[in-house]
Amino acid sequence: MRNGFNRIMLRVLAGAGAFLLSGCSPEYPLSWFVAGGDAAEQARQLTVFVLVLGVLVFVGVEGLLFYALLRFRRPAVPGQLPPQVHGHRTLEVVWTLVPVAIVTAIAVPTVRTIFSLATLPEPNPLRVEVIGHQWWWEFRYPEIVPGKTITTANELRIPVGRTVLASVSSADVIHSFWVPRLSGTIDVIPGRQVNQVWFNAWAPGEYYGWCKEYCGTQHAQMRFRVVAMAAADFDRWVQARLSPPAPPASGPARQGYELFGQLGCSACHTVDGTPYQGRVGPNLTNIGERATVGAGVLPNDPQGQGLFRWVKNPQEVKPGAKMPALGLSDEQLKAIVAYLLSLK
Ligand code: HEC
Ligand SMILES: [Cu+2]
Repeated sequence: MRNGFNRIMLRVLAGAGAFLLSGCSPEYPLSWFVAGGDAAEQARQLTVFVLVLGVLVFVGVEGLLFYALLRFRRPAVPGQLPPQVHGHRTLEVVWTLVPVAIVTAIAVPTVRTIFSLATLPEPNPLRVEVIGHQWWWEFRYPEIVPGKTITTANELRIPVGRTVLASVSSADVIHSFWVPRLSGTIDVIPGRQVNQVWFNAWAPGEYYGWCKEYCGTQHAQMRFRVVAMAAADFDRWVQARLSPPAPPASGPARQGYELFGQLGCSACHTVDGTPYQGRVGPNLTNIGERATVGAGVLPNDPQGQGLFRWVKNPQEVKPGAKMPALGLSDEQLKAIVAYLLSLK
């Protein structure tokens, strides 16, 4: 009976342990333990240092506690108190100085890291404007080419190795910008303030970001990706964005292009190089090359199933999203999706 119970408990514990350990994979894309750039590395070093120190203090304090519990659990002479240490000068000095030393050990590297993260490591960074919206991200490059702003959404492309200086602001409520593997978090505050944060990426790849301040129903689906590219690839991408292709001339994509205006998508969305200049929703000029639809809520597969589901009824995919279901027929949807997929 008792043995059976123990065996069950053992299995439950083993299962729970395996489950917890599965969270420790170094591949986990949102883990700050695996820094991908200088800013994240500074934060990682500081955090690991404080973590290790915390563990040492914990072990030391608990060790003393258990030592005292065992050593003094019974008085030598029954009924007699153990030696009293009230006013013991050496002890008082030691237990004042040890915490002072610990706090100093934490404060010095912390202050150093704070100042270091507040200093731009490169005089001429790539400036980007980050605008938080309920529940998606807008990214603008105001000065790659003077007088021409490149705008995109939910996917921030950056060149590897270059320092990026993000100026963050909000179109509505408070959000927070965080790419755990690249940057610290920075509050995105509407109305009164533009906050700034810098980061870089050591290697090409996709780095996941998330809104980190509760901002309404779909806060959990306010995701984005930072796509770090080799400098030459980034330049090519910029050039492509500066000269968007002409609207499709024929076929379903052409139909979709026309429907985009007739159905009113253009009231909210911009497609560069067309008369469609709505500013309510994400810029769709390169929606065909984005990895996701709806700020990370669906994959943007090459067959267009994600786009189909989204445009058919965004409210089913992301309830509360600020895009209405427009009641399109399947025919219309197919044309629209063909057009959207052509935008890259
Ligand atoms: C009332 C404004 C409005 C209208 C009209 C509208 N949209 Fe949207 N759209 C939005 C908003 C806001 C979002 C962002 C929603 C979110 O992710 O929370 C969005 C998101 C999208 C996305 C996903 C973009 C991305 O980066 O993932 C696509 C694609 C899209 N809309 C296509 C369309 C099409 C096609 C139409 C016309 C049939 C349309 N929209 C009509 C406001 C609108
Ligand atoms: Cu949020």
